[in-house]
Amino acid sequence: TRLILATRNAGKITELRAILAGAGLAHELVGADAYPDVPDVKETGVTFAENALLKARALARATGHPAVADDSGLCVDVLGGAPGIFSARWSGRHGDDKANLDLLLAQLSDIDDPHRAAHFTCAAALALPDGTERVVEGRLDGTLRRTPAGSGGFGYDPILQPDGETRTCAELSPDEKNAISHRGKAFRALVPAVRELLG
Ligand code: ITT
Repeated sequence: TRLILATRNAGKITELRAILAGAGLAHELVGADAYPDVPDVKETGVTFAENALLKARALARATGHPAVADDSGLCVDVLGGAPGIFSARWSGRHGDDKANLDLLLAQLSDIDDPHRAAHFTCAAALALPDGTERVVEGRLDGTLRRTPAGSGGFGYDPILQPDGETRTCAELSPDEKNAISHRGKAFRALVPAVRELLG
């Protein structure tokens, strides 16, 4: 069966292919870029789960194939959970990882916060053309570095050091990151539903 990956974020697609293959899924995985005529859905939800469902539902309806979507972000304790669902456009430039990361570091440099605690959250949603839906979440707790380190991954990976690690997410190998990440946890938790509903 074809399974649509309802995202245009290249970093997510790379990780999702590895995570889902590692979980033994043998479906044909096709990114949203294969459907250029399907417009991007407006992410009007107020939670990661709502936005993940909006994205999965839109692609499943438009393509007639089951779709999974990822809505994710970095939640900083001292900022009350921001950037959160606005992580991809924190600087005002959607998908500009460097601008988003630089702005966040500048904001944090003005705040006295010895803990610098933060976590990544990922909501993984599955939607079928018949309206059946599932959504699960995963998170990765850590602390924020003052200076970025590493060149792997994407987004805020160079500043998030997972608890129990001495390296940032961007210094982990792809397999190491996927084993502990919010995305790895959420999508591995979604796989039983994919199997149950798609076979
Ligand atoms: P799609 O909606 O097409 O999936 P997007 O990038 O707009 O792509 P989101 O709204 O879910 O997706 O935003 C996710 C942002 O959160 C992403 O751009 C990063 O800035 C951040 N993020 C999520 N997961 C991350 C990870 O594993 N490592 C670093 N940053 C991450």
